[in-house]
Amino acid sequence: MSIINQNSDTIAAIATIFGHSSIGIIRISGTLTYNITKKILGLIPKDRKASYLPFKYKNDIIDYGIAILFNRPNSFTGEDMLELHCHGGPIILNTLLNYIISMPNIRIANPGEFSMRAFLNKKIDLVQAESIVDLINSNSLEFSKESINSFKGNFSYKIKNLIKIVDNLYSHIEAMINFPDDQLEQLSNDMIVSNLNNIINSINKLNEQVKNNIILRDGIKIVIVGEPNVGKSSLFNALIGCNNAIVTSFPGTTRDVLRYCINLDGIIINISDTAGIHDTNNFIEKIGIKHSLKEIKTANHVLLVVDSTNCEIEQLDCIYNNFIKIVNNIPITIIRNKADLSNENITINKLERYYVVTISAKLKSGLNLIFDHIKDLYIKNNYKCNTINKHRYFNILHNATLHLIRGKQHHLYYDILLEELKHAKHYLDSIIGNVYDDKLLDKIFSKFCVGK
Ligand SMILES: Nc1nc2c(ncn2[C@@H]2O[C@H](COP(=O)(O)OP(=O)(O)OP(=O)(O)O)[C@@H](O)[C@H]2O)c(=O)[nH]1
Ligand SMILES: [Mg+2]
Repeated sequence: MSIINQNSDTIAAIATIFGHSSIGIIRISGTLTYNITKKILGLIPKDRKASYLPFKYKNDIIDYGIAILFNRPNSFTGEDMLELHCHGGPIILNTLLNYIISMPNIRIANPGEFSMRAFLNKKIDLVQAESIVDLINSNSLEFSKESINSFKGNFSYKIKNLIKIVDNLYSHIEAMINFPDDQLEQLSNDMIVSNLNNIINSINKLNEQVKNNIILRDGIKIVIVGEPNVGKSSLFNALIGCNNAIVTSFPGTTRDVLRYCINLDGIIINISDTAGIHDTNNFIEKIGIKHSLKEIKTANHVLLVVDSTNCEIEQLDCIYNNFIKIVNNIPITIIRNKADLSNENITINKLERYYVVTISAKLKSGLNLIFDHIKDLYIKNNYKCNTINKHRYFNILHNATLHLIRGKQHHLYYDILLEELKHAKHYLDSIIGNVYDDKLLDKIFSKFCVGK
């Protein structure tokens, strides 16, 4: 049964980690909170005041601790809530919890159920709820700061603003259709298109921020690809700073995907070395190439290595064109390796559609150019962006944009335009949870810990 259908129950859970510790907290939320409070404390403490009291288990005192009662609606969940701060022994906590749930119509909370009630009671929106999980799971101070910003509502504010703008445009066009004779300001076709463009640009900017924050949380995945023997594994070893990959002069040395993680100015960079991609009848190499292609699919960036001793500059466009299809438009930087043999300068050049970095993996020359290039592309300026990182948001914002673009294409047909605006608004609404379905809530809140 969906957790949403059990909303009238009073719930209780241990909110602190299991084990022996100095303090352990039990949380209770729901209409029967007062009954539980009276049973455990023998009185109703003042609202939102910490009271040091004996905690009763049947007729015994099981502990002395701090109790805080939060009267609805001024609580995290919006319901009556009680927090019992006990000594952190599992026996004390479990005995009290079992005692509480032995009372009628009270049960153990599901994971995330307190937060879900906070959402359903409109204390927080969906973005804020999700930022709680991020905050708890954060592995870096930067990401914690982003999560707390989001919890404060920064990202939600931007979405709400966009919803308002889409809504206003919708109402205006609708009024123009329904009340053509009114004194209403008539939006020209150009004005409609310009409005739509502004909204699309704002969404694109927001999506850039979301993308950057995904990087802040998950890091950047860089996959090294190229033909056999061009020096992919040598580059991999040079970038990670140790000889993890086997390097030989035999083409087809690497078959498995090798992965290593480095830290570049606080951002995690996941680097993969792959088998050389070429036409081969060798059964094992073929499997390796299949793995290479699979690895590319999840990359943020591809380093396409070529051997500068046998690849003319004029050939690069053709090589790029072939590979960009294979990597499905993931950004490519071409690495011209073995500059020590071709006697080329260690440089980085920007061509029309891609960068070319000339290096020697063997001499470890030019590695700083690659690192700076990655930093320029993914880290600088974008590092702090006051939003939260969610693939969910990314996909929804993308879908909203598709509808707005379609609206723009059909802006002369108001009925189609209105329909597209309605879809776009629906997507934006679903980010903050103005619209939702049980499945989505189950999916989001089941990731929470019990007691949160
Ligand atoms: N002189 C010179 N030799 C290099 C350089 N980079 C790699 N090599 C040599 O080129 C050969 C192939 O290098 P690898 O790093 O194994 O090449 P790979 O692309 O991983 O090859 P496969 O795994 O077979 O696809 C080795 O003999 C390396 O020592 C370089 O910058 N300069
Ligand atoms: Mg190799």
